[in-house]
Order: sequence, then structure tokens, then C-alpha cells
Amino acid sequence: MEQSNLGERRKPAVFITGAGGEVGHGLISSLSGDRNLDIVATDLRDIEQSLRVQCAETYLADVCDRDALDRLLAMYQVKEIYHLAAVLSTRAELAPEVAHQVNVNGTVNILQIAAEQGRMYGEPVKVVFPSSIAVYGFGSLTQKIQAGAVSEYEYCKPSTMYGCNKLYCEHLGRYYAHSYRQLAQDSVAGDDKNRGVVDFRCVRYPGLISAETIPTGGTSDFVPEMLHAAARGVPYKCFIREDSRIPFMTMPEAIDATLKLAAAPRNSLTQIVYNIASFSPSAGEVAELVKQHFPKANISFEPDERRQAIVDSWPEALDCSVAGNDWGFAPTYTLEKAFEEYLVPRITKQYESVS
Ligand code: AKB
Repeated sequence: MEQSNLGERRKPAVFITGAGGEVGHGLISSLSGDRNLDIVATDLRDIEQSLRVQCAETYLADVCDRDALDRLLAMYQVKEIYHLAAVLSTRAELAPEVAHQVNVNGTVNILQIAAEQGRMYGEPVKVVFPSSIAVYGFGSLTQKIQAGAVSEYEYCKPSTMYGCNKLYCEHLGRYYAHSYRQLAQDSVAGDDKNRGVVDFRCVRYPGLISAETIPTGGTSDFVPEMLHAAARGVPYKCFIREDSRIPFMTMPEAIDATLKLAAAPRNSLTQIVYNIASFSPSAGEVAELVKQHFPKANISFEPDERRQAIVDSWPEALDCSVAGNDWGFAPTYTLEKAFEEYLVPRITKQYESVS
């Protein structure tokens, strides 16, 4: 138990929003194994039993409801926050103002709570934030192809509400980490960039492929959807062209990288935002690999022009060299090895167990 300066005794905790989602599944399993912090997991919907048993507490909570979050977190000394709650790119285009509310106002609520707890306890709260390749945007498909592997700070002109939200929240995180209330008399910002009240760290996720879960509401979902359809023996109509190419990684690699960034010494980090990815296949290359492993797979390509335009606005590949230099990021798999060593064995076992 930690003693706050108010004399209250609060349990130190790691707080996860959007915990019931794809990333939350993997993160809770990884965090629960070797942590001396209680996991407090929240989501808009009930969190499934297999995750609840790994957490100290689980709550239904809306990241847009600041009062509810305040009441909830008043019971804890929050040491780390993994803020996963978000409306992804495709769903955000169907309700852009709702996406803004969740993706931006929800993040402001989390950053404010982190700042208040950081000031109360005199040590910065670590906020780990998943951004996305959606922050990028290109003037044309030709420009995208010519750009090749892009660094964190080029071509950041998103064409989706989700991408705009994620890019703005990256900047918000930098503000809370380095400049928060910089003109206030009692400000701690700016005098020591390694102090401040919020230790904000961000990875830009590419498309993520999990053997355990299927994403919803994303535009990079075509790869996991294609794979899971083949494993279930159902036809799949891919909503983008065969030649479309964006960066991906497996979910275990994304979780490992996220936790590696979270554990890195703050003074080893030269930036707030880091690109991570493992491979950049075309949709056609993925389809061929799926058919090698699932010969009866029935995959067709019927591009949806509007979703295609989103994928064409995202980079072919990411330059992840700064993440490698600062905190040792490195992919675990090539695409082929991801299929052989993780995706196909786990997904086959999963569907055999339910068939
Ligand atoms: C999406 O497709 O919206 C997400 C992403 C690439 O961030 N999976």
C-alpha cells in the first residue's frame, strides 16, 4: 500500500481502458504474469471471465465519463495507464463526432487524471498510448509507393477521423509530458523533461494479426478476417485490391513491444512516438500464404473503393530504427514464420476446439 500525501492508503495499480478489446486480451495476459501491481481493467462492455480472473478489479466505465473515472481511480494510486479505448478507422467514418468524443475527449480525461495523480504522489504516472499508421496520409498512391518506409515525422497528414484523433493525441501526450501548465506558479513542466507529471509513451501500431481474436471496425482487418475465414472454412471477399500493401505485425509482437517501451528507462527515450512493425505484405501475398496453409480457402477480391482509399493513404512500410536504437525493438517474425510458428498452429487449435 502506498501513502498519499492526504494520509489515505491506496493500492498501487495499473489501469487499462478498452481492456476487453483485442490488444487488451493480450496485454492483460502478459501483465498479469509477473506484475506486483494490481490490474484494474475497464471497458464499455462486460469483460470476459477469462480476463476478469487475471485482474484485481474490472469495471464498466466510459472513458468519456470523467466523473465516473474520478470516482473509480480515487481508490487507487495509479502507477501506469494503458489507454486502449478507441473507435477504429472504419467505424469512426460512420460516426466521426462520436469517434472524436471517445478518441480525443476520452484521452484528455485519462491524461488529466494521470496529471492529477502525478502531482498528488509526486511521481509521474506512466501513460502508454497506442497510436496508429492511420496518422499518415499521401497525396497519391504513387507518392505512397515512392515514400517506402516512412519515419515518425514525415507524411503525417491523415485522411480519417481516427488518424486525425490519434495524431492529435500524440501531440497532447507530448504536451502533458513536457509542457503541462507551463505558466502556472506550481508547474513542474519544463524544468526537467525527465520529470513532469505524466510519462507519456506511444507506439504506432500497424495492422495487427491475432490468432485468438478477430478485430472489428478497422480497415486493416482484411488480413485477420481472411485468415480466420480460411480457418473456419468459410469464403472471404477481400474489400481491398490484391496489390494493396501496408505494414503489419502479430498481436504477441505488438504486446511485447508495448511492454518493452513501457519498461524502458525514461532517459533512454529520445522521442515520445515510436513506429513498430514486422512485415509489409500485399493482400495478394497474404492470400497465397493462407491458401498454402488452408488449401480449401475460398478468397476473392472485391474492392470497396472508399475503404480502399483509406488503405491507399497508409504507408507501405514503417522505418522502426529509432525504436530499435532507443529501446531495442525488433520484429520476432517474418510473415512466413508468423504463419508457421504462431498463426496457423494457434488458429487451427482454436477452431478444432470449437468444432
Ligand atoms: C484500423 O484498421 O483502424 C486499425 C489501425 C491500423 O490502427 N487496425
